Order: sequence, then structure tokens, then C-alpha cells
Amino acid sequence: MRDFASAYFTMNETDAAEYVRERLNIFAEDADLECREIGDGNLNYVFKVTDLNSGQSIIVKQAGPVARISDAFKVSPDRNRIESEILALQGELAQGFVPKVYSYDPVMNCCVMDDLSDHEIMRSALLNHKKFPLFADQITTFLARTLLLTSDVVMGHKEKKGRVQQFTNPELCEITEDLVYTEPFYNCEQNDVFEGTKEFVHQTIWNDRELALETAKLKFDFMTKAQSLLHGDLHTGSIFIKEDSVKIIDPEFAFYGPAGYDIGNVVANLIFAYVHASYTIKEEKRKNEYLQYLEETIAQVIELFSRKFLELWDEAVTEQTATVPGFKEWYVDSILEDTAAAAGLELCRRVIGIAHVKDLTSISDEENRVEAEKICVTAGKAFILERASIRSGNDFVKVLRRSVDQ
Ligand code: SR1
Ligand code: MG
Repeated sequence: MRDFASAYFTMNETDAAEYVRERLNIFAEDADLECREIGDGNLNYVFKVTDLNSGQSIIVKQAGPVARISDAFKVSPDRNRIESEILALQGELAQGFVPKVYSYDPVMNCCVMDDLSDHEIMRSALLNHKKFPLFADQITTFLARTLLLTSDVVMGHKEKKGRVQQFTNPELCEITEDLVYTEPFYNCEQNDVFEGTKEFVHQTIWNDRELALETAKLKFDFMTKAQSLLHGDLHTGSIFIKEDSVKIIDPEFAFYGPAGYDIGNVVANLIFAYVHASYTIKEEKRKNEYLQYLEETIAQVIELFSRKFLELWDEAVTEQTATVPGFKEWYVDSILEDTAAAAGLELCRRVIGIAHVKDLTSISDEENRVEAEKICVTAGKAFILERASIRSGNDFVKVLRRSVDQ
């Protein structure tokens, strides 16, 4: 029998099933446990453990000492504590939007949570051109509540500073600082640009001094603006979805940063789905319908977020100076500016940097992939440089359309 109590080791499927049997009180004594490793992210091991007698299943998620994507990323397994603690907190602030966590184990650096196999990963669903009419409403409730209720507008400032400490996440933040804010904007060795897209990136991104300056400013905002407790990696691979339900997973990049970072990541990943659909749906009418659905969803995310954030502000504000007329409008405006910037950064980095998205890599025709990537980079750059004037849902859609037409 393995010793799970004394020292950390990375588990295999047999270990994870034994772990569940020995350490947890979830399944019946006579459970017939089967375990499969199902993780497809860049960092962790995800074990699905099923009792073949009852059909009941749970997830054991373990943080390894290095990232799966590359041994070069040595990342503290403490990220599993961050993930467990933020999931508990988000579960209180935005009920029903995150999986329930049953246990966190600081020795094995793993947590046990609900199995969401009745949902599907949103990125895969969008690549299959599925529509989720409730998504914009659901995600904006999650965003408005988690981003406002963890901020100085609502929380006592000493308590909030305690949270900033609790969720200080230097190694995962460093990954974002490098992969999102730095490497994509110069000809860095670690970048991984598709051959046909390289020349365009050289001309459009690496030769642009204004863009270098603006992304430098944004990097310093990301590192210093402890505004809200962020998910920190809110792409469509971090969202489980079904017709009537959305569950946000994988918040291991959580920390206190600019609120717009999470919203911008959602918008950018809807744009990846849009570009993918543009090049993969053959039938014109079906394609246009799907693109229209995605444009509407992008616009709704912005509009509903702004509306819900302002409404919740009036109910929940405790900071006296935040009630000064005009302040909340200024505050939301700055979040929307950061949203545009974050969308732009994500659009550029998934084309140029080391971590790609299937929306682009799965476009099998090389010319189409290059065209799709150029659209993302063009839109990304525009979102960054024009962020001061991008405020409404329609503004976001206009940048996207213009980039497609260029
Ligand atoms: C080394 S981790 C690479 C990327 O995967 C994660 O999901 C984050 O997006 C990170 O940037
Ligand atoms: Mg992840």
C-alpha cells in the first residue's frame, strides 16, 4: 500500500484509485473503482475515479512539480491550494458556477471535486458549432459577482489585503507575465509561430514600437493593479457547459489583478471560435448564422457585464468614496478598457507564443490557418492600441469585423 500521508509523489491511475479508497469517505466499502487520467490541459493531472457498481464518479486533480506542456516550467504545487481555496470562495460568491470541492490535501497537492462529465468543455463544443443562448447571461453573473464582491469597493480594506496575501501566486503570475505580456511582443526564442504567419507577425507586431510601449504599460498594470480576485486563465477550456449550466474550472492562476483580465479572456476565446467557424463551416447560411450568434454573444457579454456590475454596485458598495457621483461609471469604464487590452493580448499570444488554442491549430488547410491567425493578430493589436475608445459590445464587434475585412 502506498503512503499518501508523509511525502508528495506524482500519482498514476492505480495510485489515484487507491488514494480515493484509503483517504476519502466518498464511495461505499465494496466500491469497484476504475480510474482514468483525463487531463488535457498544460499543467496538471486529472483523474476520473468511477465506482463501476453505482456509476458514481469524482475527480482527483493533482498538481505536478513541472508543467505538462514543458519541463522548463517549474511551478509550485501550491497552486493546488490556491485552486481549492478560490473554488470554495467563488462557490459562495457565485453559487452554482463552480464545482464543489470535497477535500484538499497539502501533502499530495491534490483536491477532490465534482465530476462534471454531464457537461462538455466549451472550446470543444464551440468547435463543433454548438450554440449556448444562456452563456452570456450566466458568465456575466459569475464575472460581476466575483470581480466586484472581492474588490475594495465592497470588502473591508484590511480583509481584502488579507485576501491579496492568501492569493499571492508568484510562479503562475510569472508564466502569464512572460507568455502573455512579454514574449509575444518580441522575437523571443520560446515563441512558436506557424511558418506561414511568421512574416506577418514580424511586420505587424515585432516591428511596432508603439505596441511594445503599450504592452509594457499593460504588463505593469497586470503586476500592480490588485483590483479584484481573478480566475486568471478564463479561456473556453476552463469552462464546462451544457444547455442550462455553466461551471468555471481550473482557477489555479488566481490572484488579485485587473478585473478586465478575466472578461477580456472570455471575449478573445469567443473570437477564436468565430475565426475557427469562419474557416470550417462550409455552408454559407449556416456559417453566417453561427457567426452572428457569436457576435451577439460577444456584445452581450460586454453589455450584460456592465449592467450587472453597476446594479450590484448599488446593492453592495461599502466604500464611502465609491458613492461619489460619477465614480462607478469611471470605474466600469476602466474595467472595459482593461477588457479590450486583455482580449488583445490573448488574441496575439495564442498565435505567437508557446501556448496555442485548438481553434487555430485544428484548421487543417494551411492558407486558411494563416488567414485565421492574421485576423486574430490584427484584432488583437487593435484592441490593445485602441483600448481607450472601446466601451460597448458593439465597439468590440466592430473591431472584429474590421479585422476580418482587412
Ligand atoms: C505553461 S502553462 C501555458 C498556458 O496554459 C495555461 O492554461 C495558461 O493559459 C498558460 O499561459
Ligand atoms: Mg488550465
